[in-house]
Amino acid sequence: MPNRHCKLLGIPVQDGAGRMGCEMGPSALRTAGLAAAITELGHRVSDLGTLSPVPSRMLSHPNAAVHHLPEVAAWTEAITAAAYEASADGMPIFLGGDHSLSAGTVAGIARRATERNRPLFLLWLDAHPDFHTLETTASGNLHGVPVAYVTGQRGFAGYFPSLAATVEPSRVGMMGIRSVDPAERAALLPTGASVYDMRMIDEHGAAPLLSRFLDRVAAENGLLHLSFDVDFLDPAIAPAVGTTVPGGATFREAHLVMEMLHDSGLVSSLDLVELNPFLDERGRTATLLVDLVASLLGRRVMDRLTRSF
Ligand code: 6HN
Ligand code: MN
Ligand code: MN
Ligand code: MN
Repeated sequence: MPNRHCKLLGIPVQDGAGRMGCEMGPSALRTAGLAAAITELGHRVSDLGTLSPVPSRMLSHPNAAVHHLPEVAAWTEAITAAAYEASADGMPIFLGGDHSLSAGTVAGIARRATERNRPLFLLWLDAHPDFHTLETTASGNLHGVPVAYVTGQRGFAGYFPSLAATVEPSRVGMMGIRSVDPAERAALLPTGASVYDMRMIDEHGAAPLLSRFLDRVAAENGLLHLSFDVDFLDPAIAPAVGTTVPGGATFREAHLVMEMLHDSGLVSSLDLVELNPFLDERGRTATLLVDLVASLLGRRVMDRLTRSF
């Protein structure tokens, strides 16, 4: 992969999660040395700063569980514009913030991809498919809806901003999935999305599953947006997330995915989401995320050896 121009944008939204703390995510990622880890690999980094919350208008939904809808809708509109802007050149890296921010980042990137006549693929590394609609969410936590929104599922009109471009569900790949609500399962099954759940990773390993997906991205000359939810990882190595689910990706599985993505050269934009520094242990989750980004951008064990056999 040639040297990249990475553009960091902090998006401290936490209204989409069930508990507070994700607003500290961008600070924790910066504190853990994200910019230095990237420049050490020979890439260029620009820090675009951190988005501010935007005023919201009154908005309520018949599903009474839904909370913070005005705030998340306003964030989504602002994030969409910022992501579109940031994707004009270079590789945007969006520092969350809870996963509701991906409603905006993916919407903005999808608009950019459409203007370039490139199909946009979405790789969703997560314990959850985040495929609820405003009607089906039982928790009302809007970090559970972004994939349904960006793929153009019904029920968002009049609440979330209208989309300039949607992502084709068949161009969505999910890995690490191990917590799916019944309504999400029913909605997701007919879409043709590639769902590589933890059972499949157990049986086949991550590598062949990811290869298959990346082959399709390459065959269609696609752009690839990677959305990395901390809870993709096993809670034993990544405790700083509000929605831990046992049985997640191991340290090596996660690094292997990032290394393979690096080798493919296909990732054009990245979300790092759901980091809740309030739940971390001496910064270990933030540090792990920085190391995973380094793997995505070309760090290898071999490069650290002073000599080989
Ligand atoms: N995330 N499906 C659950 C819900 O509350 O709707 C969990 C959502 C988790 C969202 O991981 O970004
Ligand atoms: Mn998620
Ligand atoms: Mn999740
Ligand atoms: Mn976790």
